[in-house]
Amino acid sequence: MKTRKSGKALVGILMGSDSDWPTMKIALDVCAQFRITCDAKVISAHRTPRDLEQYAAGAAKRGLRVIIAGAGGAAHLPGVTAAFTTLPVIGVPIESKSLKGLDSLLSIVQMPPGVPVATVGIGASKNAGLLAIQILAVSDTRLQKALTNFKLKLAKESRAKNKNLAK
Ligand code: RP5
Repeated sequence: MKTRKSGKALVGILMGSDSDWPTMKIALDVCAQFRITCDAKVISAHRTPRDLEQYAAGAAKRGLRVIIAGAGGAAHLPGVTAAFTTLPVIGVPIESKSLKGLDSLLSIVQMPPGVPVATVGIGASKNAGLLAIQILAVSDTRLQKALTNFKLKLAKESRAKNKNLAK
């Protein structure tokens, strides 16, 4: 699993299996775009639960500020991660083969009161990366400026779509 080594990791990216990596790499790429280092790991809530406890319980001490966790099917990884840390956890429902990710979405989003997970759309790890950056930007003026520029570019691209409409 690739991990960006430049600088201390502020964002932890967890996934239940290496089959989730093509989706989760998009979150890592978004963070890299904002020059934020991530630490990416495969840890499974079901296959390696003790590793998950160790990872999540020590995450804040290791310097992580946000955790993005993606899982598919009976997707308990984000929720169990949130149970072991006070860091904000963003859940990414991975698109599953049998139920197209609806199973993952419902598993992740229906957290009990007291243990929130900020759930993005099915496969929407780009938004997970952006939300992580927005959380970090609350106390980082460089990131606030970078996000403002990102939104200006987004608006420019959106307005430019008008020229694609048939007259
Ligand atoms: C989940 O089961 C993983 O997050 C993955 O989305 C799914 C399938 O895992 P593999 O069979 O590819 O290891 O735990």
